[in-house]
Amino acid sequence: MKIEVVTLFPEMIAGALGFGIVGRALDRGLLNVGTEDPRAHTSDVHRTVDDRPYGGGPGMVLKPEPLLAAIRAAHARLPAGSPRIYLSAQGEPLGQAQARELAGLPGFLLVAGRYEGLDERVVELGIDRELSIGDYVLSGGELPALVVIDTVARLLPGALGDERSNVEESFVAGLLDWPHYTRPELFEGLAVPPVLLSGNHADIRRWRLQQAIARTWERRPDLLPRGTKATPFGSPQSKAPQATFDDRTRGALAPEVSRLLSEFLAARAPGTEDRG
Ligand code: 4FV
Repeated sequence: MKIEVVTLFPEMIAGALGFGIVGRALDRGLLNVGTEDPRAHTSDVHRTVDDRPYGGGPGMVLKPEPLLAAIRAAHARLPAGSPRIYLSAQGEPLGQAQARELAGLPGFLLVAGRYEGLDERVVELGIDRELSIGDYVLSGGELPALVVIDTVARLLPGALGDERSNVEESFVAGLLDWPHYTRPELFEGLAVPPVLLSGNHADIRRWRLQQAIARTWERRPDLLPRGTKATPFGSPQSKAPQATFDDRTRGALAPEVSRLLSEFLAARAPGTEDRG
């Protein structure tokens, strides 16, 4: 996998990559990350990359000439067909599905903005897709670019110590993660749930999925498939609602998750006072 990042702060990207799973993926040659600085595509003595916005208003805008030249220079170093992605708050939300999609590519280009962002004509001429890491405004696109590199790197075959981590990971099934415990068994008076000490892998798996389902229900019902969150607490049409799943969750876990989710919902259907 080859990634190029267009950024005014190449050292910010290089400096953050050499650690943990991403660092190991780089060392193992699973991933190669290059950078391109738009300042290298300026011709004036001040190496100017920004200018005042047409129409007035606060802040500065990145000049189109050095940005588009940098995008073209970096894109030329990538495998044919590599998408050019601009990190911006106006982009499509980055999720595990997008991360999986990018991890399946031979390469891609990330454009990190600064100031108020790119001249829109650079987006028209040099960008294929916009991605956002969240609904908040950052001072630059470098941290979002590093987020994309991190979430993609760990999906590359051979990047994780144990590939199961990727398969078993709850987000793969569209749920939040289950709680994790390690030694000691008793910590400041708090014990590890006995099922995790039982050695009964079927029970452990069931408990973990039940925990993931309950947490998702309580904290992120928006992640649950349509139709399952409509009747949490006894609205008229809620006979023990059947969970429906979109394709993504029809992975290895889906049958088990759908059965446990239906059990979870049935236990909350009207008349079952245990709102636990
Ligand atoms: C952002 C986000 C983001 C906007 C102006 C960079 C900043 C500055 N990128 N997800 N949220 N970008 O806030 O991706 O140029």
